[in-house]
Amino acid sequence: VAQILRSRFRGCLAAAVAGDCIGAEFEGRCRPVDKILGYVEHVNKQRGREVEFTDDTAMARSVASSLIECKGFDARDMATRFAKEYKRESGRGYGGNVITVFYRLLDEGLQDVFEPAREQFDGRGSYGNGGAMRVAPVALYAYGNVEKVQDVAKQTAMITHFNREGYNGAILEALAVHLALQQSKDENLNVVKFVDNLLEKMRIVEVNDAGSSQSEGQAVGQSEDNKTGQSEGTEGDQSEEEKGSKEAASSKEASLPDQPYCAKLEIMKEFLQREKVSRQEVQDQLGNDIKALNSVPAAIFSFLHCTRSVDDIPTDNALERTIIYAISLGGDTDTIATMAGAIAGAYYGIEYVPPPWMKACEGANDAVRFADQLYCLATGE
Ligand code: 8NA
Ligand code: MG
Ligand code: MG
Ligand code: MG
Repeated sequence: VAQILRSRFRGCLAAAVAGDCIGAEFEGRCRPVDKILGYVEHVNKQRGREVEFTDDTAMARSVASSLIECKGFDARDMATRFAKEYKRESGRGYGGNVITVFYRLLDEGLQDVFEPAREQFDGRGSYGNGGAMRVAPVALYAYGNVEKVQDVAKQTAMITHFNREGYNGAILEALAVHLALQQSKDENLNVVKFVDNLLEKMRIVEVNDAGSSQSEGQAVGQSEDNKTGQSEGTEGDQSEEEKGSKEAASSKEASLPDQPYCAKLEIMKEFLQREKVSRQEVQDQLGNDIKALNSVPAAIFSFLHCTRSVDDIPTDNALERTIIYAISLGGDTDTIATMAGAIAGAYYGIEYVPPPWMKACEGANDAVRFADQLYCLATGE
C-alpha cells in the first residue's frame, strides 16, 4: 500500500511537469489532435532534456520546496520563493499582472505578504489560474486531511490571487488531486460520484465565501445554453429520481454567480453522463482560458473523460490520453494540461508517465524527488 501511495505522489508531480512542458508548445492556440500527436512523437524521440517547463512548474517547485524546507506552510517563505524564482528566470511565461506582485514581494520592508495580491485590479484581486496551476504539492503535503488541503490551498493561492475565483479554483484543483489519491484502482472509477464529491465540498466553500465576495459578475454566461443541453441527452433512460436531482441542479444555477464552480461541476456531470461530448461544447461551457474558472473545470473534465477511450487519441495509456486531450482543448494548454496531469498522475501513479516524457521534460526528475520528500512529510515514513 505504501508503495502504491508513493507512486501516486510521484505520478502527480511528474505528470504535472509533463503537462506543462508538452502543453506549452500549444499555449494560446487550438490545434487539431493529429498535430498534438505529431508533437508528442517528436518529444518521444528527444535524447536530452529538450522540452522546457514554464511558470506553472516554476511556481509549483517553489510551493513544494517551501513546504518541504519549512516542514509546513509559511506564507512569507513561499512568497519570497515565488518572487526570487521570478527574478532568477523571468522568461518562463508568467501572467501579465502577477509580476507586479512579485516586485512588491521582493521589498523586505513589506509587512503583510498578502497585501500586494489584495491590491491587484483595484482591490478585486486576480482571477487568473496561477493559484490553481501550482497547487498540486499542497494536496500531497496535506494528504489525509481534507480540511488542511482546502485551507493551505487557499492560503498559497492568496499570495498572488486574492479574487475568490482565483483561490477557489486552487481549492477545487487541490480537492480533485486529493480525491484522485484516495480512489481505489480495483474497480472502474465512478466519474459521476467523483464530481458529486467535489460538488459537496465546493458547495460549502462557495456558500461560505459568497458574503465576503468581490465576485466578477460576468462569471458564467452560458447557463441558458446549459439548460438546453440538460433537457437533451440521456432523457430516455432517466429515473424520476434523476429528473428530480437535475431540476434541483437547475434551480441551484439560478443562484449564480455566487456558486460559479458548482455550476461548472453540474455541467461537467451532465457531459460525463452523455455518450458523446464535442470539444467545442467543452470549450464553450467549461472554458479553456487563463481564468481559473475557465480552466480548472476543463482540467478535471479531461481526467474524468479520459478514463475511457477517446476516438481520435489512439493510446491505451489513460494518463497520456488525459494530457493529450487537455492540450487538444486549446487556449491555456500548458496550464490545463498541468492541472489535468496532476490529477491523472495522482490516480494512475508514476508507472503511467511515459519514460520518454520523463527523459525529455525539464524538471521531471526533480518532481519525483519533491514527491518523495512530500511523502515523508505527509506520512512520517
Ligand atoms: P495574472 O494574475 O497576471 O492573471 C493573468 C491575466 O488575467 C492578467 O494579466 C489579466 O489580463 C487577467 N486578469 C486576472 N484577474 C483579473 C481581474 N480581476 N480583472 C481583469 N483582468 C484580470 O497571472 P496568473 O498567474 O493567474 O496567470 C496564469 C496564466 O498565465 C497561466 O496560463 C500561465 O501559463 C500564464 N500565461 C498564459 C498564456 C496564455 O496564452 N494562455 C500566455 C502566457 C502566460
Ligand atoms: Mg528548448
Ligand atoms: Mg505556463
Ligand atoms: Mg498557461
